[in-house]
Amino acid sequence: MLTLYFAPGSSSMAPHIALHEIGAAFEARPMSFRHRDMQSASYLKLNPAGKVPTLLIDDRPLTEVAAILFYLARRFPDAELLPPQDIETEAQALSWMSFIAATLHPARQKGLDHAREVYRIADRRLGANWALGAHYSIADIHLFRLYWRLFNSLKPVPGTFPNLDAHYARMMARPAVKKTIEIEGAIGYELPA
Ligand SMILES: N[C@@H](CCC(=O)N[C@@H](CS)C(=O)NCC(=O)O)C(=O)O
Repeated sequence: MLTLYFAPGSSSMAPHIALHEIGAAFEARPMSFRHRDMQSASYLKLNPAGKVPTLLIDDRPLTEVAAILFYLARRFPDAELLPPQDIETEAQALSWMSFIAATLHPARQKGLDHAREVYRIADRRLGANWALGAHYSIADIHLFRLYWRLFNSLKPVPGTFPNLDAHYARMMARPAVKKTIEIEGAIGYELPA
């Protein structure tokens, strides 16, 4: 049994999309920033960092977006969210997800100039294709959630990040992304400013 603890629009959007891509059965547990749900004693036992997402695998918590995406991709190989048994491409996915978690995610806290600089790096690295080239993967899902947030909050001038804009448009056309946004939007966004 899988249970996803998520807060609409936050980092947890990435595993939420992946679960819809896979079509796996899971229980969805919405969490509220406003009600400080992530600070409750019961949740801190699952995720001592007090952050979403957490994926419960039966009763075992798995935290961190990159780890959850990797687990889902490998547990449900038919969804092909990672190329099968290709160590180098798998390492490239980890490279992207490390960059996304360590560099893109905290970028806005370091100021707008810094955010622009690191998103320019992501734009150049991405190029015109998916993150791993021809193969759509968990790295695209992770990247999309970060750019979705920037796109809808800072609203960069069109053309500033042409490859990320094109990637965003391709992602927004995917049924799993539409479904996730529909569900999360209906619950309501409480993202910190
Ligand atoms: N490194 C973590 C970051 C998760 C994270 O920062 N989550 C934020 C939402 S985007 C959160 O839950 N914050 C809790 C709070 O602000 O109370 C991951 O990749 O899963």
